[in-house]
This record gives sequence, C-alpha cells and structure tokens, in this order.
Amino acid sequence: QKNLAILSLDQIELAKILLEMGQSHLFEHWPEPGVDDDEKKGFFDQVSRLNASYPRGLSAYIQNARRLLADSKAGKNPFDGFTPSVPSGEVLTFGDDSFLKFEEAGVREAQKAAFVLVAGGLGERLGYNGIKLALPSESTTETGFLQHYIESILALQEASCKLTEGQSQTEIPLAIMTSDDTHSRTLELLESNAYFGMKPTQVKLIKQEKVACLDDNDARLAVDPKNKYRIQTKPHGHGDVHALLYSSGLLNVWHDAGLKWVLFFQDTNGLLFKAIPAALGVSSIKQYHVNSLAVPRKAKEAIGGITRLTHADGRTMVINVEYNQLDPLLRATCYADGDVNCETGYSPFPGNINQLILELDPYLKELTKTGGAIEEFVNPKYKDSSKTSFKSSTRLECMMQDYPKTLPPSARVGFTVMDTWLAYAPVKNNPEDAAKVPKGNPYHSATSGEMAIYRANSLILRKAGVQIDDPVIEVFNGQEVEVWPRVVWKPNWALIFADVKSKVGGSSVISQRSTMVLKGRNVYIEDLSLDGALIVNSVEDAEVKVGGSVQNKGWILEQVDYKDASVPEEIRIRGFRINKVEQEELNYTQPGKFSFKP
Ligand code: GDU
Repeated sequence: QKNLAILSLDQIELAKILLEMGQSHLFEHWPEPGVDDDEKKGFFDQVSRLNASYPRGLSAYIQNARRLLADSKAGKNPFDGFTPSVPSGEVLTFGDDSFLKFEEAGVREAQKAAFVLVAGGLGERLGYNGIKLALPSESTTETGFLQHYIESILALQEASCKLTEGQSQTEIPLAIMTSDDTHSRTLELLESNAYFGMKPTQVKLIKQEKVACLDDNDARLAVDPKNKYRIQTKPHGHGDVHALLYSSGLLNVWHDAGLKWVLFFQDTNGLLFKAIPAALGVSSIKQYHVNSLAVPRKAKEAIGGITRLTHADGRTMVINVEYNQLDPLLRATCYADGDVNCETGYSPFPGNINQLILELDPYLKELTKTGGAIEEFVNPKYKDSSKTSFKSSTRLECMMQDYPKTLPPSARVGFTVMDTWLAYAPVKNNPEDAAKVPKGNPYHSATSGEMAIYRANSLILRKAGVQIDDPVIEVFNGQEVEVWPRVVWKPNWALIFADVKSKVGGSSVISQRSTMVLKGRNVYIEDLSLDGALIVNSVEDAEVKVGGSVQNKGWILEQVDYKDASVPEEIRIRGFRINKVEQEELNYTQPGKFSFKP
C-alpha cells in the first residue's frame, strides 16, 4: 500500500489487477518507499509489457493458466471425445505434369504473397551458440539460411513479375519474428550484409515477448530468482506470430496492398523453397484457406502428425497433433500400438513441417475476432503424483500450427504432401543426439541438412536428364549419410523444375566426387563432363554456355571430430570440412555471350 505513492496512475491500475488476480506475493518482500524505487518502477515497466503483449492482458493470461493447470492436474486429455484417423490431402510427385502446373501457378501467385519467418528460437538442441539464421546451410558456398531464404524470395519475386508481364515490379514483404534471444543478432546479420539484396523497407522484424512463469496450480506468478523485483519469464512459443502480425498492423497493411497469401516458415530448412512454389499453387488452385506442407513421417520422428479428429458430437478438424501427444492419443483410441510405422515403412499420419500457407482475407477476419490468440497448453513437471507442486516454474505455450483449431467447419483446411528429399531437411539436433536417432529415422542435424541439399539438387538434375553418379555412404559425427556430388545453385539460376530443364541440355555427366556451383541467371550446361570442381560466377546480363570435359583434383570432404574445440562450431557440428584442392573457376563480369569448352 505505502509504495502506491511512488507509482503513476497506469502503474496503480496494473498493481490493482495483480492484487485482484491473487498476486500479492509479488510485493510481499518490498521494502519501504525510498528504498529501491527505481527497481520497483522497473517491475511495473515489465508488468506493463507483459500486459500489453498478451491478447486481452495479464489477467486473461492468469485466468487461462488457472484453467489449463486445473485440466492438467485432473489429467484431462485435450483430445477427449475425439477419434483420430488418417486424413487425405494433395499428394504431389516431383516433376510430373500436375507438379509443373502447381509450380507455375505458385510462381504466378507469389507476387500476392507475404512471407513470415519465425526465428525466435535459440536452438538449444543444436548446440550452436549463434543464431540459427546465420548458420551456413551448406559449406560449399557457405550461404547462411537467412541469405538463402532472402535470395529465394527475391528470385520468386522476379519470376512472378516476369510471368505477369506489364504489371509493376512488386516487392514481396518478409516479416521475421525474433525474440530477446535472437533480435539484435538478426538485425545485425541483416544490416552487415545489406539485407542480402532486399530493400530494408521490405523486411520487418517483429519481436515476441516472453510470458510470465507460474509457480503453482493457482497460477501465482514466479519471482525471478535473479532479481526480486522482476517476474521470471520464458518463451511462449512460435504461436505468438499470429498475435504479433495482427497487433503490429502488418496484416492490415498487406491486405490493403492487395496481397492474398501469407506463408509461414521456420529457421533452418535448406530445402523449403524447392517446395514453396508448388505448395502455393495448390493453395491457389484448391482455394485453401489453410494449407500445411507435410512429408511422409517416420514413427516417433520429432515432427507433428497431421490428423483428422472426429468428435463424438460430429465435429471434425484436420490438425497437427504434436509429436509428444500423438502416441498417447493413438494408444488411447483405436491404434493400440501407438505411433508406429505401417506397411509402407512410414507412420500413416503425414508429418507436419510447419510451413503454412494462409489465405490473407479469411485469416485477417478470424484474427479480428481473436486478436491472434492461439489455443495454449501447459506442461508442468510435477514433484509427485499428488500434482500439487512443480519441480520448477512452468508457463503457457502455443504453436503456430494450432491456428486452425478455432476455425469454423466451413473453413477450407487442407495439406500438401511432398517428398522429404525435396521439401524438408531441418537442422535441429546436435551430433550426439543425432547419432542416437533410431536407425532409418532422419537425423535433423547440420550434417544431414547439408547432405540433403546436395542430394536434392543432384536428384533434380538427374530428373532433368543429367547423368549423375550414385552417392557413396560416409559416416560423419557418427551419422551414416549419402554423399552426392556437391551441386549448389543460386535461386535465381533455377527456382522451379521448368527453369532447371531449360538450363541443362545435351548429355552431361557428373561424377560422385564432383562439386558444381552455379551463380548467375543465364548459365547453361550443355554436354558437360565433370569430374572435379567447377565454379561458375556470372553477372546478370552475361549468357554463358558451359560444356566439354572438366577434370581436376576437386574439393574434398575431410573428417572433423565434433569434440575438437579448436575447430569453429559451425564446422564441428557437421563433422567435415571442405578442402578446396583444385577447381575450374569461371568468372564472367561483363555482359555478352560466352561459351566455355576446355
Ligand atoms: N520459434 C520461435 N519462437 C519460439 C519458439 C520457436 O520463433 O518461442 C521458432 C524457431 O526459431 C523455429 C520454429 O519456431 O524457426 C520451430 O521451432 P522448433 O524448431 O524448436 O520446433 P519443433 O522442432 O519443436 O517443432 C515444430 C513443430 C512440429 C514440426 C517441426 C518441423 O511444432 O510440429 O512441424 O517444427 O520442423
């Protein structure tokens, strides 16, 4: 009470809310006015942020927490009354006629799209201290994830405008959700690299706030162990992205600009943009309000399963069931063996890769009602079976893929399944954990993420008629991986399969030990026989034909032990480094037509 005198009117209101919501313990240890007054004001600054950043404020947070904690204590199953079954979606086969049709439609639509990258997570599982967006997606060109994403969006922007000639050049917006853990380093990465070619105004950073931790089933907010004038906070999860897009006004800006699609994606998937054009085409042709990208899922793989849930009262929805909930749900219903592979060798439930495409108009209408609040969950670690106290404080969490849960049955919610080799190779697990993944399941490590890029590019070239040697199996950091020729190209060389087909001709051959890097829009490969390393750098208006026999010692993969602390972290976590012994490097810096044939 006595401390009220030092507070502003707004702060007194916040104090009243806290007292009404049973949070008087937060002030119990406060000394007399005059002692630590600045810290006390700092406390209210924090409370004010926590109040403003949660849809409907801190009291709603506490109420939701009490409800969810009571449900958790009572052992209430969030899927009570629902029976899971395998849903049917659009299944695409890379390179066939319908795939090509979807890709073209997607490129056409791209100029009406905005991209949203969720990158607030630190990636503790990966054992990398930097932000994941700065991590090289592969070590042949050392292109980082953020650079690759931005270059892909720029290539898409250009291709889209070209397809609909006559229309003004669009700038596809990119919003990046950061957190206190990643914000300043993300901004610095962009600024020190001239936004990787995007206009700075094209990129918007939206920062998620953490949420208050909870000490007990009454949702008493936890005092920060490091500062008695602060509430302890933890991340709320990637589901925050919806509320932030709404409260920042970005969705309205995009809507007013005539945009139609919002595409969400995650921080470390080097393959994703190979799948985006076709997936966007599916959204457009099938008129999906919500389209989730999925891949065949191995049982127990750490990706959610897309599931049709049918309630006893007749309601149904197609939704992600998170990987830790899928097995108990299946066991409790009609799948006694739980999360296991079926006769195909895969889980019958497609795996959610959290690439969501939402149609903007219905999305904005829905968020106008909900403010972007997403169904939350709580996962307290109880001290004992009485479930009366926690081992450590907990908090509410939410996931962006839970957005469809509040939609009416009339909403058009679908999903698109693509081959894993084309669409999904995240970098999440450290070498030790990756090596422990059950045999046959994907490692999701820096090693597998990089190898997947070479494999995808090699397979795409094969499909376009290039003869590519089979891979060899090698072990890096205890993980057995296929090593294909290290083929890398910039997104503006080829974005969709039709681009690749138009740029390779004749009969070309690439040996397994080879490396090929293509940087330049108008580089054409014709009757090339490559056994070694070939690097082509060419300016926009040069047209270059590369063919003939290129043979040299090439670039060699050398083993690195992840425990060797003398090696930089981004190399160690892969288990190899590239020794650039010898290469043919072609540089075309002037406009004109050129042909290379040794
Ligand atoms: N993220 C945030 N804020 C957070 C937490 C995470 O922005 O508070 C971001 C991360 O930076 C990352 C993305 O959200 O870009 C996903 O985070 P994780 O990689 O930690 O996600 P999980 O592996 O736990 O799982 C998610 C989905 C799964 C499956 C999987 C696919 O929940 O269903 O789709 O990604 O990669």
